[in-house]
Amino acid sequence: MLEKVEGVYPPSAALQESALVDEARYTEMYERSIRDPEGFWGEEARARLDWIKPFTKVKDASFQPGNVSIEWFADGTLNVAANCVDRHLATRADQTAILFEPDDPNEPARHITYRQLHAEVCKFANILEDLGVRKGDRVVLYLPMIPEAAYAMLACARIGAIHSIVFAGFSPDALSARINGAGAKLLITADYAPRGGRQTPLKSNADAALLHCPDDVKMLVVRRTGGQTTWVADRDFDYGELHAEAEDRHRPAEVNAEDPLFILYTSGSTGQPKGVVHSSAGYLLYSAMTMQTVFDYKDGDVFWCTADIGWVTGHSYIVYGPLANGATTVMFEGVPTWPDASRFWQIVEKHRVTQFYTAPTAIRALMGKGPEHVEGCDLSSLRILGTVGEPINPEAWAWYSRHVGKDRCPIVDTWWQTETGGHLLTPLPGATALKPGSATLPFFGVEPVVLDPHTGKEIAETECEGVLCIKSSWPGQMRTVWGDHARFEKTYFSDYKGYYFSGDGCRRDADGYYWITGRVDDVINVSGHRMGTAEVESALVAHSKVAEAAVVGYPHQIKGQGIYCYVTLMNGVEPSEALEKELRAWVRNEIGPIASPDLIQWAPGLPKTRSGKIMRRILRKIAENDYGALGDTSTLADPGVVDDLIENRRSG
Ligand code: 6R9
Repeated sequence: MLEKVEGVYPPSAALQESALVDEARYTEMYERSIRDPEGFWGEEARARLDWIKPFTKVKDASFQPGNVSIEWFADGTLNVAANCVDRHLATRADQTAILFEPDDPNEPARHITYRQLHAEVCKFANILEDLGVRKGDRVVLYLPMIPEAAYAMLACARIGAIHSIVFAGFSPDALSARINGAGAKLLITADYAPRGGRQTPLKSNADAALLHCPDDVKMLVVRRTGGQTTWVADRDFDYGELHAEAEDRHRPAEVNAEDPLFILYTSGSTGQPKGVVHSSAGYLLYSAMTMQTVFDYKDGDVFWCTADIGWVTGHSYIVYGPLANGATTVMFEGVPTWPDASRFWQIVEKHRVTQFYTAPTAIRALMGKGPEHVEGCDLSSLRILGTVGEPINPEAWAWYSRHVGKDRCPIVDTWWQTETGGHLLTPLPGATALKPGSATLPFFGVEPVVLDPHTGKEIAETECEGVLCIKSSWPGQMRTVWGDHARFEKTYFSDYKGYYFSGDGCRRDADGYYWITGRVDDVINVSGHRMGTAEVESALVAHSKVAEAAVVGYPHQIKGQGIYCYVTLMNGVEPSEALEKELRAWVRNEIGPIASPDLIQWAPGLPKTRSGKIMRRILRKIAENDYGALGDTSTLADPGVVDDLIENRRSG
């Protein structure tokens, strides 16, 4: 049982006893990892990964602006797919590697063993090579949550190609921008993506995207539903046909530790999403080690991370982390609320899931549907619960702990980012006393610091608040922004020199626990998805009736943050409900449904400084309904604008 002692939940005696890492071991290992990172990570990398050529150098990293360079195990070589698949064949060929649960609960689940996974990945690798994909080439994946997505990722890794996954909810425009950004040769998609009983026409979206890409980009199509599609001869290839002919053996390529494993586009505070580049060895080591220790994963467990592979959480904790550990990982195609709000719990019961990892937004949504959906299911298999994506509010924590964990399972609140590859701040279930809402303490090798946002200096006091930075490199850290190293340096290493800047604010309490307070830049967190307000703004101003737009986040019951848009229309255009609908549809179409505006306010003018800069701080306060705290408005060019905005504020 979880017991509350002086406001915290210490690990139960049973867990301290049985867990891979207890408190004494955490302290000892953490200290060693900071004192002797070379020794610590060198040992972990030898123990956890199979190398083709062993490394002799462990760490070579500089955070100095103008010279930012991050390398781990740089002279070693390995193959990531061989580490995730081949090496398990000797001991666990018949164990389930991927447990696929389809969208439709009446369609049977599929258990893919490591032996089958090996054959599938080899076939896929041969197909890729036949289509002309070579080491270092980029391949974009735009796929449903189906096993073929994992095969495709691992097949790329097997031949040393770099994958870039685009979330299947993104629009054709977002897709083409990412294909072109990465200079991809091949797009892998499916006919349709079934989700929540509906079907997204991926192939036709992909067709639309390729209109804006170079002619030589090919398309490989997995038939998920068998639904109708149009076909372009010599450009489109049918996966099923090629699969029938493909050899199920393939020799994995020898890949350098620092060769990129994947690119993943993510939102930043300005303009276009950036292509986060992850390495092969450092990333794999870090995702594998965090997966095992943070979730206390043991042989025989069934691990389920509910993320989509289109996000980093799916990369690290559905595919790479679990498979590197020889785990059984659940892959769920559907949504938590279809056919009804008990779907997650039905799946936990059906597959005897032992670790369950989801986002606070999903918990809040299910909480709203009432506990009866949970109560009917047998959740006794669960041992560890986890959350990721945003801070968890106390009500959601209490509900999750009581109704899902039956006050038996620790909840690991894991703070990390696309850029970090794996968890940076997180409890370890057998070692860390929990405080609801806190991501607690650093993982091994991670040196968090809190900086004063004004002076940029480290705050020495334990209890403090400021911006969260990391002082030294860890193996899972991103290496660069694809094609734009200068942007990498500027975004993460220039505001606070010598540190990695996370973009998050945080508080540190008297026990040294970290509490994330949210982004300090123009990134908002909508249902656990990162969204640059600048992206939504540029979509809005691309509409012919919009003169200007400013977008901010505001507190939203279920989504955490909602998207609040201030829109100034072109001269002579009248605001209307119809236009509001049109703009909403427009943004969905430009970016995808996740970027759909929640509230649109017609703004005759926006608050600006005399030099013409939009004062977002004020817009944020208005959207948050917090006028008392508007702060200094003396630099406004036209203070009257603010009164009008306050008067006509929208709420939802
Ligand atoms: C893994 C992932 C990263 C941003 C991050 C922060 C927020 C993530 C959190 C959390 C509080 C947690 N975030 N986990 N905030 N507590 N446990 O979500 O990556 O999509 O790149 O988002 O999400 O603001 O900076 P990504």
